[in-house]
Amino acid sequence: MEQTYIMIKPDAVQRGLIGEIVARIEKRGLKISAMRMNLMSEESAKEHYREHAEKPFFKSLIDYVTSGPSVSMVVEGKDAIAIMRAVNGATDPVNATPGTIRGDFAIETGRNVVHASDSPESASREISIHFKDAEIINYTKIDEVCLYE
Ligand code: IDP
Ligand code: MG
Repeated sequence: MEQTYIMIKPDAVQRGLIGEIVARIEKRGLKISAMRMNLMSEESAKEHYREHAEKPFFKSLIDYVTSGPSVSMVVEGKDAIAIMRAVNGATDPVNATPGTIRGDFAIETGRNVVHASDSPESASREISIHFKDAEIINYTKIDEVCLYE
């Protein structure tokens, strides 16, 4: 099983989309292993997005993700990283397919509603920024017998 870090960004929280986004993750069959709402610190945001530190949009990105409460999750399942990238849709919502979260709920790259880790290395790095080991719950869901061959 793979784990990925998911953030429901502050724009989505303000727009009342928490339930809609969580429902899509649950209905897909992925398991939520940790979930918390908080105001992301500037320090955590800068560490999370450090690969973009030299980009012209870095400051506005940090301001955006620290502008209000966001919801952080650890989501688990077979191929969870690739599945969640597909569930979220393309970074620029103009290119996001309808049926994806960004394709249904976003207009601009700078307000694109959700984050998902892009690789196993990013997932473990991002999970460790936002969660302590003890906050990630290891449990079995009864639907796993139906979801997995
Ligand atoms: P991702 O979120 O799909 O992994 P990345 O390229 O890693 O996309 O960019 C991280 C985040 O930075 C994006 O989700 C978006 O919020 C923001 N971002 C990326 N490119 C731009 C841009 O050109 N203008 C404004 N914000 C951007
Ligand atoms: Mg990224």
